[in-house]
Amino acid sequence: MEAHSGLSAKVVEEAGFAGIWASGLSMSAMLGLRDSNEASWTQVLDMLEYMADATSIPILVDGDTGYGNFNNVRRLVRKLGERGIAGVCIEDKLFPKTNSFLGEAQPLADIAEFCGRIRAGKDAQTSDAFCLVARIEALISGHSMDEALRRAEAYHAAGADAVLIHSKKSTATEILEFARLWGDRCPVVIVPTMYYATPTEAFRGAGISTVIWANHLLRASLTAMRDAARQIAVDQNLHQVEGRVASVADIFHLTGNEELEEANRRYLPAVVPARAVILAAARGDGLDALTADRPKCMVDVRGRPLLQHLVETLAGAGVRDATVVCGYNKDAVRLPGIRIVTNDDYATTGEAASLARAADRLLGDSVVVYGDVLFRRHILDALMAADGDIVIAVDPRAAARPPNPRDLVHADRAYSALDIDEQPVRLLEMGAPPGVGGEWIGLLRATARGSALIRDELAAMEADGSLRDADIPALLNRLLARMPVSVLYVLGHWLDVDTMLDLAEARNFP
Ligand code: SPV
Ligand code: MG
Repeated sequence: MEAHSGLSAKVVEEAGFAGIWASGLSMSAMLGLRDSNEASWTQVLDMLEYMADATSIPILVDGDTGYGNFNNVRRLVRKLGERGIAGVCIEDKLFPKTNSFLGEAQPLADIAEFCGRIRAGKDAQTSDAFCLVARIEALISGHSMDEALRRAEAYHAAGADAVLIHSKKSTATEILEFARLWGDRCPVVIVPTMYYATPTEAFRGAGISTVIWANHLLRASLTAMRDAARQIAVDQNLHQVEGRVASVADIFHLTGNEELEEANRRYLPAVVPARAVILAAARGDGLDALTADRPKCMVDVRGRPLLQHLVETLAGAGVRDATVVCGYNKDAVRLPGIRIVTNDDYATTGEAASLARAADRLLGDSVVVYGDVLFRRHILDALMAADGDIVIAVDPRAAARPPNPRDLVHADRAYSALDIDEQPVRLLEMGAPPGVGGEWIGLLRATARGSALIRDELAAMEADGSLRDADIPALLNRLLARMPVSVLYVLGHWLDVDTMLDLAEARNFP
């Protein structure tokens, strides 16, 4: 069956044919060219390479007249061999060729000269399995059956593996006659484009080796393309056409996208999307009236729970996998798209114990955040981009209300608006008296390595009994002994909802 591109070659294989005819007419037409050697032979070679790469069945190439004399044929055959092409058919006419169905009495090649092309082609083949088919144009050019047989005999003797006897008659009479007279001296190939009405059984009965359906995928696609183009041009929309054309999914499948997905998994480094752990187990003091039936993270802020604002900010920065550690009134924590783990000992344990409940979520890039913090997305964007295996967001300004002492940060460098130093600011100690540094806003980010160290440290704290009472600043102080922790200074645009006053501010938070 004819093919003229990688895609059409796939269609031929998919339909179950044993081989592909790389038609000169179709490949030329595919390029918008005439079947008159207007495409160079290397341009044809490029098309063949796509077809061979796309399929696993043998391809017999229409080599026209061989693109010149014996020298061109042997170079062609070598190059076809390099591309895994199974065989070539050359016809006994002159370069540049003309399609057999155009005009009458096209001149034929000299028999001896054409035999030289055949011998050179066979001598140049790089695989024993390569087939050279000699195409006899005698009948089409108005010569006798005797001339056709004389040529077949000479081409066979020159080493052709098969002969293609071509005819443009509307019946198969002369083809069947040739097959009868030729017998089984070598395989006979035919192209019943003009005598299409003859049943294939007649060819089988005559011992024909191979039938080439020479141009029918090109013609089928031309009809289908015209149909779709005209319909869309008239309708100015796709309603009629959609459903009548192959789906995009079909193209993805035919071009092997599943294999690429599989290869991506095999060869690309596994990227674990950043995950967040939100610590929201404690009731917290200061908002008693609002937290009788729900934890602080579910208190309403402008029509939505505080937690929802937080989850949406995380998602906006690409952190879509959020795990919330709940404890107090855990059943009140309902939000689509979040994962919930519980710390049922929330009343007698601290934040580190809550974080430990979600330790298995600390893989790849992680964000750890208190469930009562609101911040603008740019803070998280900057935190995600900052250098360091663990980075904490710190506000250097004096807060309007006294900060919780445990959140005070002592850093190795003060915030400076003029700081263009590439060196990250380092955390020296959490909970230290005010000095150089600021207030931790309750948000940190860890890389895969940082996450692994946090998991290790939580396990060590569990083992030595310190996990139960520890808060996150205490965990950070322990981590400092093993690795540097970086500080990212942020100026405002965050809020920690501890009191009714904070809540009022949160309701005004942009
Ligand atoms: C082709 O398909 O290009 C052929 C067959 O050579 S035919 O067009 O019948 O000559
Ligand atoms: Mg051709």
